[in-house]
Parts: sequence; structure tokens; C-alpha cells
Amino acid sequence: MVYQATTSAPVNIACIKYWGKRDTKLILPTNSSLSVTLDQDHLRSTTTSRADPEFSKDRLWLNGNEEEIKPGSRMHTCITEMKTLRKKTVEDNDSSAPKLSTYHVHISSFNNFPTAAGLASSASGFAALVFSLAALYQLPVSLKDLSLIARQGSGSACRSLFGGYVAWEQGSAANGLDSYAVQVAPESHWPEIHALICVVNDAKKGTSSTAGMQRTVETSALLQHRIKEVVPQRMENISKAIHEKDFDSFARITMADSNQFHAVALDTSPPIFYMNDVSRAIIAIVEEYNRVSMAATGHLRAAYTFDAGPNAVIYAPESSIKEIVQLILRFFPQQFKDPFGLFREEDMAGK
Ligand code: 2P0
Repeated sequence: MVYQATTSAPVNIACIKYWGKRDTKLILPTNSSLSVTLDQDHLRSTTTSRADPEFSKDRLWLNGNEEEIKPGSRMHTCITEMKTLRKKTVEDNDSSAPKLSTYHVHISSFNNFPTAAGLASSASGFAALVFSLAALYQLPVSLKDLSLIARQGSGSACRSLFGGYVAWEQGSAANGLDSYAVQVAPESHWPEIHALICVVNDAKKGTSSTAGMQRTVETSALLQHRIKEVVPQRMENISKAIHEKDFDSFARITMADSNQFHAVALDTSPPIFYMNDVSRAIIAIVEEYNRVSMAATGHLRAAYTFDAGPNAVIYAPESSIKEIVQLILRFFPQQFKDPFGLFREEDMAGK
């Protein structure tokens, strides 16, 4: 009998940014956050888990390279929590169920995009890990329950278990049981919104999110203002904007929150710089595009957001995407592949 399961999970890109922990072991955030889970095949982690009584220890391979599972590490915590859940929800209730919680597991995970490039590989990675163990163990639990465990792998991972528009409620309990992800709206509610990812640099970033955000918690006065005075209202307003498909509000809040997150990084001592000159040029292009659109139609047509790295994500309705790609390519001419067939042959000439 082979006990094995393969699942995959996509990355998510936050509109309201998670930055700061109040508990670093349980990974409890200092503020709630909200993201969009990308639904294409291009940015996913695919993970296979296998349990076997013959295995002598738990082992993990990331992109084909074996990584040590250190005791007390996040990976170790997630695997242990999943085994405990298997025992509690399956084996304790059914004496005929195989005792998979006592077997060691081998886990192999692949990303189809650059790891640690500010493209949230830990989010899709831990979501796919927890999801594949849940499938292996046939757990009768909700995605919300799984999000409590994925969160302990990497905070943003709890949001990648759901599709569409997803909030991570910060919660207030010391044990973290009320700090989980919830779906604000499914992808089908507002499918017109697309995400254009502009990879400015796919090298590993300088300051990791985990280290950077704790330095911010320790040194930034602006963070305190952000978590108390700014984020709660933004969470409410952006959820409303999503429910009402109000792109103008969605875009304004998304851009403001990206800018405040980077301001908070700059307010850290020593300061953290994630954006570079190309990132700032993309901000200028989108701002100008929106200014012209506002003057002509009274509406915004694009929203930029940047995570812990220089890469831009531009959220925009489908009707603007082609124009935005053309604009970006005019300022940054380069080899361009057209995976979605947006362009005709003649549009592509010379690109
Ligand atoms: C986010 N980021 O909300 C924010 C915006 C980066 C900038 O979540 O320490 O890799 O593993 O919980 O989840 C990156 O932080 O950090 C992140 P840990 P994580 O998407």
C-alpha cells in the first residue's frame, strides 16, 4: 500500500500588507492583511508527500535539493502539527485507520518560479506542504483549520489556501487560534481583475521578510501608527470595495498600503530599501497612466503594489492590461512572451 498525495498551491500578493509579528514562534501578526491569490499555473508550488513505515526519518527536498528539517524549525512544527491532527481527527476515532501519524514522511516540493525573489515562495510553499499532508492524511478538517497550521510555516502562507480575495484576521488570542485566513470573495466574484507581474530582479533579496519585519517592530514608530490607526479601516474599506467591485477604491487602498509598507521599512533602523529605481519608475508610469485616465473617464485603471523586493505587481481590469504591457515595454524594451495571447502578430513586431 502506497500512501502518497500531490497537491499544489499558488502565490498570493497582498493589497494590505502583513509586516510585523506580535509572537514570532506562533507567527501571530501585528495587523490583519488581505491578498489576492493568483490563479494561473505560472506561480505555484507543487508538493508530494509520502508516508511509509520503512522510512527512518522525515525528509524534505526543495527544488530537488535535500534540506535538513531542524527540530523546532517551522517545517518541523508544520509536519508535527499535521501528524497530531491526523491522530486526533482520524486514528483516535477509527481503530481500523492506518496509523500514518506514526510513519515518517518524505516531502518533495517544486516551485515553477524563482525562490525568494520577493514573489512569496514561502506562501505557496507552506500552503502546498500543509495541503498535501492534509490530502495524504485524509483529514476531515476545514481550510480555516489548515490555515492555522500553514500560518506557523510562514505567515502569508495561510492566505494561499484559499482562492480569490483572502483576509488573514490577526486575532487577539495568545494561543493564535483566532488568527486564520478567510475568503472575502471567490475569484469568480470579480474575475476581471488581473495581476501583471513585472520581474525587476529575480535574485534572492537582501533583507529577509522575517528578519526585516522584526527590526521594524523593534524600531519603527510609524509602524505603531500604521497598525493602530490605518490598517483596521483599510481592511474594512477594501473588503467593501471588493464586494462592490469598486476598482477605484481597491486601487487607491492597494497603492497607499504598498507605499506605507515601504515607508515603514524606511522608518526601520537601520532602514530597509526593497524598491529600486526601476520599481520607482513603474510607480511613476502607473501614476501617470491613472492621471490621464482620471482626466478622461474619472476612473483609475491600474494599481501597483510591491512586496519585500523590487518586483512590481500591477492589478488592473482586463480591459487595461494590454495598454499597460505596451506602456511598460515602451519604457523597458525587452524580449516579451505572450502567454495569454493578448497581442496580435503585428502588435508583437519588434518586441
Ligand atoms: C505580505 N509580505 O502580506 C507581506 C508584504 C512581504 C511584504 O508576507 O516571517 O514570508 O515567514 O511569516 O510570510 C512576507 O512575509 O514572513 C510577507 P514570515 P512572510 O505578503
